[in-house]
Amino acid sequence: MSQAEPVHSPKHRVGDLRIFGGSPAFIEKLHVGRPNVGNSQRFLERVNDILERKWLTNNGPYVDEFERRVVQLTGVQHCIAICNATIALEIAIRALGLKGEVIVPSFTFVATPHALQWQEITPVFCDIDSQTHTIDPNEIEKLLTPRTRGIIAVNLWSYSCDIAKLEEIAARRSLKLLFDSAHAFGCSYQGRMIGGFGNAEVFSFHATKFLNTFEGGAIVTNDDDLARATRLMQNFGFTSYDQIACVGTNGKMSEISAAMGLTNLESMDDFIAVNRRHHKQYEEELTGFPGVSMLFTDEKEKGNYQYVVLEFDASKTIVTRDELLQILHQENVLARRYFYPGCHRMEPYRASGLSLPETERVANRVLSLPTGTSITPADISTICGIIRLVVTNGGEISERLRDERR
Ligand code: T4K
Repeated sequence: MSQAEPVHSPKHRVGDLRIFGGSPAFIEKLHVGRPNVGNSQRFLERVNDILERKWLTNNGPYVDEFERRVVQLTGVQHCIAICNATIALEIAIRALGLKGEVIVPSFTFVATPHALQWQEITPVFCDIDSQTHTIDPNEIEKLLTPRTRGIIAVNLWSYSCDIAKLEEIAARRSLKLLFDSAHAFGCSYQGRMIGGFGNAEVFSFHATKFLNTFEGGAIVTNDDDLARATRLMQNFGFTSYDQIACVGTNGKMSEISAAMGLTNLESMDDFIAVNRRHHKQYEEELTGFPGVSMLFTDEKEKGNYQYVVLEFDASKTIVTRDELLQILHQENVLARRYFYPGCHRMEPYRASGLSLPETERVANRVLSLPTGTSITPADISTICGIIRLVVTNGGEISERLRDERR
């Protein structure tokens, strides 16, 4: 059931657009990132268990079970559940002994470089591959200095990096390799589940992610020593009641988060089915419109299809990505231009004046559209109808918008 029924039939004329005086296509706002929620009855039963047990946090039985389920699902040896992925990145970075400079893509959520900068490690921003929007391995070697200790690669939008090439560079140059796989839970690379690559990987289970635990994250690794170190660090460094082994923090996941995670894991296949159907519908409804392209999906791999990412080439659509964004917002379609303008052009990183051409090109072209279990096929048809109307009347719309700005 849609939370945002269209007010009226799809728009046919430019004058129907709200920006030119029409009524909005949706009464309520359609968001990118509405949470996927599994069986709420099952979740409430688990909440009752927690209340009866009076064990709310500190690695309780649901956290333990959640970690075991993630291990089974990913085929990785260790999972350490964490309160969110930002803290998980910080802990993994510290446990890996990273210092000095670490290479990261600029086209990512700002949490990736922040997790380094927070520990006074310099993020060295690398450009991306234009097809996958992930770090370009060919650019990495140009950025290596004697201070470089590692690479954090980001498996973005559920698409994986060129992992084989990254592992080869890391091994040859003796660098640590950490994957920020915040978006990639449930996805695979060359038939193996994301989670077991590099020294470690980090998942996010934030409310907006494919699988959510309200807030949450996890460090997954096949390295026994690293698993031990990260588990200590997420619990203040405690080895027993009054013994501390190392500096630590509070990175623990609560029982209620794990209860949500376990409940949502039971519906994971349904979430994928819905996302995949939506992805296909967007693809079908927008194929063949010059200047509009959708990021490829590799049918040979497992995906969670959590993000629908379009690229707009303004030389063909005439209307720019930002004009389209403005039009969609007026229609109550809250599309997002993730991760504009690129971390290297955001505070506190922009002082370097660095230029990364592919990152900047992609950041100026992408638009992420609503999908997930709160969206219906009818919603998608209406959204695609608006996009088609805009790009087929690009010249007229662009002129009218520019006239209005004068
Ligand atoms: N690495 C990468 C590559 C990441 O993308 C992220 C997070 C991280 C690391 C760090 O993970 P965490 O520390 O968060 O676990 C969102 C999320 O806050 C963030 O988790 C995510 N990436 C990023 C890509 O997107 P915003 O600014 O889009 O979130 P927000 O709060 O505006 O939510 C988007 C829309 O979702 C809202 O307009 C409404 C809807 N929404 C949101 C929440 C929280 C709901 O309907 N219900 C909700 O509970 O950042």
